[in-house]
Amino acid sequence: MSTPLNIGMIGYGFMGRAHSNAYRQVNQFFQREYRPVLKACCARKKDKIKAFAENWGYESYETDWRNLIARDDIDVIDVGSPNNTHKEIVLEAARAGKMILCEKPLAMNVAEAEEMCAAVEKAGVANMVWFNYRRVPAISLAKQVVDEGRVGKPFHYRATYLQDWTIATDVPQGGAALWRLDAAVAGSGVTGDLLAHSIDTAEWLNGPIARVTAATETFVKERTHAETGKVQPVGIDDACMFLAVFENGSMGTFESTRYARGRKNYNTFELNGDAGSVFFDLEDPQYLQYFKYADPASGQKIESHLTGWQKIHVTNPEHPYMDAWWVPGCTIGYEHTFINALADFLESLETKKPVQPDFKSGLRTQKVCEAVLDSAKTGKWVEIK
Ligand code: SOE
Repeated sequence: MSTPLNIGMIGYGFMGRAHSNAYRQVNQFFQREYRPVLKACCARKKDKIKAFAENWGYESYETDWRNLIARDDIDVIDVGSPNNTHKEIVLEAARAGKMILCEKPLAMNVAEAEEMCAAVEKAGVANMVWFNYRRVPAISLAKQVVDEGRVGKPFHYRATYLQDWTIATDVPQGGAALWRLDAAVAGSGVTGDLLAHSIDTAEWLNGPIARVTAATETFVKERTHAETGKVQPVGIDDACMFLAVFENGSMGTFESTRYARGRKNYNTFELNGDAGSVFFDLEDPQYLQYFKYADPASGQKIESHLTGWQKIHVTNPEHPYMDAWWVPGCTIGYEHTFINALADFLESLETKKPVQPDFKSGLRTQKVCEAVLDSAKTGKWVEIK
């Protein structure tokens, strides 16, 4: 027996594909009571969404998201459209009592995210933000290592998120896949798009960030807008660096850019504590690196002439999510992080325990992003409230 869960997917870009793939595969690998059904997808351009529906096997399509939300045969609204559409869709979906899965960042700013949080809480509907990197098995293992006390008292958190796809001055802003360069649509540049991931991971592993100080830069000041054809000022941050102090007293550095030649999706973090350290690099995603200095139970130092970093190939069945996948040594990839996230969401519907990260957690990340952008403007430290 399984219970169908009718999906209404909004958006057909990179995330529309990643999420649709997850809906199609999740029950093949995870035993879950709920079974996503690709009921309908939605976007404004009829030819594009029709082709998308046919390719992924959606039963139907809509060209107005309001019609999708109004349908009685839709249980879940998945918001995979650009950031400036999230709020309106979420408020309407919550009013209609739909469950909501929303792409990151949750919103354009804190004010929007607060409204969205209040709406899902008032409606009492299940909600999740697709911060998929928590579901990289090596990152989930890092969380386990931290929770087991193997890092001990934390001192330093170091995150980088580097890409290189906007260096050319003739990359237009706006339109199709390039909306991430348009501040009116994206809200911000690398801060909301890339550092939101780093912040979500950092707070999950190392607890809340108390305060930040930041600097941002926009290297290319004007770009042609793909939709208007006009050369317009660029409003996004191309690069952002910030210092953070965590509530647990540790210090953090965060660096993000789309101008790091040769870095394609270089999302790394390192956490150093008195008992050990962990390091992860998304361009080498099946490994977690771990340095063990002391035994977590006794605190006794075990470092010797043979101590060194362990490079753990996270593919054994005892590793997070891996018992659902292949035999030891066979790796999984980017798309599986969305499938793992969805498996957790479906499980939460059975256990009735809210899945993480939910909208409240997405709001928290939004607060850190906004504090970073405020600090970059004023040059001052900003407390996260
Ligand atoms: C930007 O290039 C991007 O696609 C982000 O929007 C995603 O969230 C990130 O995971 C990969 O890079």
